[in-house]
Parts: sequence; structure tokens; C-alpha cells
Amino acid sequence: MKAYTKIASVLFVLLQITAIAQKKSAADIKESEFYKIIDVPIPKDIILEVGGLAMTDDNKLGVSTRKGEVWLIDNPLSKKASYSLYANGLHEALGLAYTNNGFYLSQRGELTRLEDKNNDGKADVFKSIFSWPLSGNYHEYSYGPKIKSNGDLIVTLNLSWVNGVGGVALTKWRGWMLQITPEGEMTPIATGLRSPAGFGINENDDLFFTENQGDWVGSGRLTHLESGDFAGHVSGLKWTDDPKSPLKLKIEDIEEFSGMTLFEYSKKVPELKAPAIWFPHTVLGISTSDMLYHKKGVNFGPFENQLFVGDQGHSKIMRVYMEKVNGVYQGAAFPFREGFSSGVLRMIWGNENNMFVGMTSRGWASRGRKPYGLQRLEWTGKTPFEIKTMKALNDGFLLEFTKPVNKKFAEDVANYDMKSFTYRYHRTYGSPIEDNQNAMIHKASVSEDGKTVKLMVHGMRLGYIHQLKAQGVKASSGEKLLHNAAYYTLNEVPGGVLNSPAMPEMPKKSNEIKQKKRTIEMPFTWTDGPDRKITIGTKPGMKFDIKEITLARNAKIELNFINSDDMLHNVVFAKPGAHVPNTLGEAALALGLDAPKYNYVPNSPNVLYHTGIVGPESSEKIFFEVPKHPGQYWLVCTFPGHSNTMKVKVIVK
Ligand SMILES: [Cu+2]
Repeated sequence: MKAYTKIASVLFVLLQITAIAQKKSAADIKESEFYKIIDVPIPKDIILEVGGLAMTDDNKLGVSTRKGEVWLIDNPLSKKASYSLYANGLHEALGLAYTNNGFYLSQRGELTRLEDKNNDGKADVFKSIFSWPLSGNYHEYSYGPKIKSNGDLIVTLNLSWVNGVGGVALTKWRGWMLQITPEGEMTPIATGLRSPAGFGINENDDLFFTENQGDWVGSGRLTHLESGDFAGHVSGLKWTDDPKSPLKLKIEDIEEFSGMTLFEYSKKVPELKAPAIWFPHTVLGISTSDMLYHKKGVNFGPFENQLFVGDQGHSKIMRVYMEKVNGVYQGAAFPFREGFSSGVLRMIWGNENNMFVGMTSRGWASRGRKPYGLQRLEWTGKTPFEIKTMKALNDGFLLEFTKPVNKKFAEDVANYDMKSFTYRYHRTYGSPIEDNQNAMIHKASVSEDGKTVKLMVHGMRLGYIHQLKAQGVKASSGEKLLHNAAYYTLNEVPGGVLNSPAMPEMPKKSNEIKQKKRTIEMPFTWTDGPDRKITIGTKPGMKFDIKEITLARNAKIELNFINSDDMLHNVVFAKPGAHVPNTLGEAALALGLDAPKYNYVPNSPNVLYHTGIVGPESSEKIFFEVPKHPGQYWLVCTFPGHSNTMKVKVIVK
């Protein structure tokens, strides 16, 4: 996960907390009526950078940490929750599971079983179940285990990261999901994984993992993995010549720039698995993490059998409804709950129907500004008015609501809006939104009981994400939808034949939009060239490599922005004002699906000049004239989530 690509700068973040009181968003306030976030107290001397969570059979909450400790929390629901150290000296424990054999956890280089034989509350057995080689590369995170119904243990291994190259598999089985018996027999299951911090198993023993945007990964996504599957990142294919590998596909079998989407390419390469769910980048999170099934019997509201997916950068949890159509998993992702105190990494069901949420920001400034945290989410007993499920039909979608709808509003097609779009499959980091097209809701009909609405849609497209906005739909009581957006990934339709008329061919608009405040060629009026050339780079932890710069008023500047980081960034020269950087960051987020088209730069009078969005290991030069009025201006990155740490004071004299 992205957070782990950054070196912890905990102290820096701590300083920030004192400076910035956490602001509650409007969504957070509305959501809290239905789902309450409650702190689990953490003693001051414990740095609980949560890596894994597991409930024991005597209702203690086990927490493993990046620092290599395992804590047992007694009475985790009470204000008097008490902590005891169960184990320490472990190597970065980013996953934890509990069985009647004790705890299992992943360390960087092995799957380990812990047991407390003499019952003194501390582990005395540290048994290595299976180990894998390490190169020493900082990015070799190991996650899990999750446990299959037969007791086998599943782990996932993050790719190494090499600057200038991207995700690589420096050692055996990096980029893979492995199945390991409690006796230590290992079977490789699937590859193509890049940063598989989140994965899970449903009640049918089906395996899924979540992925973050990155090289070969256009946006966050959830993929169903079966033996022999290839999920898209080529580097793990390095190990397919091992006799144990269930697939033979090679790195060179995949074109680096085919111009295709992953869905299209998967029709060409049978091993390649298209995701069941896409999470549009910055719209539904930026770094998907853990997944948790709403299992039967948990008293947590109307979403039984659905899936919750965490997001680290946005400190929130999304909700997913999945269905199997023609044997293929697909479905819809919805916003669910935001406002957690740090980056959401782990979720687990506790006793008494609480969801525990374990967090760490790792200096990768998550929206929740604390460096780490442990909270729980509690259903208040009130049912929100939500789109509960969204199912694909061959000519539209079937929506089920949590409460009966007002028929008049729900049958008015003007109260809906639909678009479809996709991402490109290529070795580059991320992908812009491709081929965004309007669809048309042709007819909306409400069921007798008012709980379902059938939408007939023109312009549905296989392999595309369908964004539904149901902004005008109200409950029969007049209540508005808590969240009116849904994102359905359409891989298949029932019966196999799509029966949705195509939209009339629109004149193809170029994806490139000319932005007046971005000048990438030296103006021809600068006959003597720039007065000054400056270079700005990036540092780990979402920072620029300078904190302050002084510029002469009216000077002609050539600014070279070199992004040596592994994320996307831009540079925006902004007007004075303490709140300007964060205001611009929020305005960029509000651009939604259009953000990439505008380089994540909002249309605001506070923006004076800017670069395009610059990928990892890339650069861009821009040319501008320093304003004539002296003052303290800004250079800020407006990519969502970055403006808080990525800013430079510009003193104009
Ligand atoms: Cu940035």
C-alpha cells in the first residue's frame, strides 16, 4: 500500500495535529446519525500503528503493529480498555489472525504462529510456518494471514519498489497470493498483485484482494482471484517458471502500452482477470485497504452480506454490493462512512456488533490527521435511506432502496444521471479517466412495495464503470438519500447479451483541455530567456524538497518540477492566504471524475499558474511571471490529500 512507500515521519505529523484541529465534513456529520465513530483509548506510551486486528475467543482484541508488537486489549468496548503486551521484537507485523492454535501473523519474511503455552499472557511459542526470501528493499511488505474454511492460511506479498523502474519482484513470490497449510506446505495461488494490503475470503471460500492505483493499475479495485489468475501487474510473472506456478504467462507476453483497457486485454489473455469492482480514484478513495464482510447475525444495519472496504488516504470506508453474473463477480461500490481519525488499514467485527477500525498514516498524510488510531464504528439503530443494492439487467439496472421511495420522484427520469467510463491498462502509474460518456435513463419504474426501481438505460457498455447519481430520489417520508452515488462495474449482463441501445455518436472531444494558466513553452516575448531557473523536487512523505523560496517581483521564471516520488503530483502557484492551499485541495477533490482532465487544478482565482499532473519519475517545466505585489504566496500540490503537507512558502519581494 502507498502508505508503506513512505518513511514514517511521525513527529512531523504529531506537530501537525496540534496545529490543525480536525475539521468535520458535512458528510461526516450526516453519517454520524446512523453510524457512530467511537475512540478506543490508547495509552500515551504505546505507538499503536495498527498492522493487524484479531478477536480472541475470550473477547480480547489482538493488535499487531508495524513496530513488531502484539497487544491484547481487554474490554476494548469500555473506556477502561486495558492493554497488555503479548509479543514484541517481531518484524513489521502487518496482519493478524486468531485460531484455536493461537495467533498467526505475517512478518516481513515469514508466516509465524504465536502461542502462550504457560498461560502468563505472553507468547512463548514463535513458530515459523513458512518463510520467503527478502532483498532488503523497503517496499517488501507482507500481509495476512486470512484463514480458509479448511484452516489453510492465505498471505499476500507486496512488490518491491525501485525508483525509475516501479514495482518489481526482487525476490521469490513477490507479487503473489500464497496458500499455506498449518504444517507449512505452500501453494502459489495467483499473481499480478502490486500492493495487496487488503484481501479476504467470502462464505463460499472465494478469495478477493484490493489494489491501489499505481504502475499497471489505473485506479483502486477489487479482484476475485482463483488459482492461476493474473491480476494485472506484470512483475510477479517473473516466478511463473517455477514448477509450482499455476500459470505459465511471462512478463514479455504483456504489451506495455497496448492502448486497451484491462477488460479488453483480458479478452485477449485468458489468465488476466478483470476487476469485480473499480473504485474511481479520488472519488471513492485513493488507497483501498482492508475488506470485511457483513456476515449474517451481525446487527449492523441493512447491509447484510455486503462488503466494507477501507481506504487509507481518505480515512474512510466504502460499501460494496457484489453479485455473480454468468459466473463472474461484479457489482456496485457506494460511499459509506468517512471521518476516521487516521488512515484506515484494518477492520474486524468485535463482540456486541461493533466494527473495530485499526489505523496508521505512516507519515503519508491521510485525511484523518492522526499518525495512528483505533476506533470502532457502531450502528445507532437508525436505518439510513440508501441505495441498498444495484443489480445489472441486460437493458438497465435494478435498484433496491433501504426504504420505500416516493413514487412520483423515483419515476421521473430527470432525477437520475448516468455516465460510463473506464481506465487504461498500461505500465504507467495510474490512468486518466478514459472515454467518459453520458448514458440515458430511458424509463424508471417503481415496484408495488416502493422498494425497488427498475431503470431502463441507453448507452450501457461492457467493461465500463457506470456512475449513477440518483440526486432527486426521495423516500416516501420525504427523506433524502444519505449518499446518492453508486459505481457499477459491468463485466457481464444476465443472459450474456447486452440489450441497451448505444448512445448517438458524439463528436470525439479531445481529452486534452487547454488550461490558460499552464505555460509549458517559453513565451516568445521572453527574448532574453527567463530571469531565473528554479528546480523543485519531491521528498518521501508527500513533501516538496524545499520549504520556502524568495522570488523577485515581476521576474520571469522557468520552473522545472521533477517528481522523483512514486505518486502523482502537481505544482500550483497560488495567491496569499493561510487557507488557500487546503481550499484549493478541497476544490480539486470536488472536481470528481473531471479532476484528471484538469490536472487536479480547480478553476479558482486563487490559482495563478500551474504545472500538469506529473507522474513518478517524470518532470514538467512551466514559465510564469512573478506577481508584482509583494507578499507570501504559495506553491502547493492540489492532488487530493496532498495540500496539507505539499506546500512551499513563496516570498515575493
Ligand atoms: Cu502531491
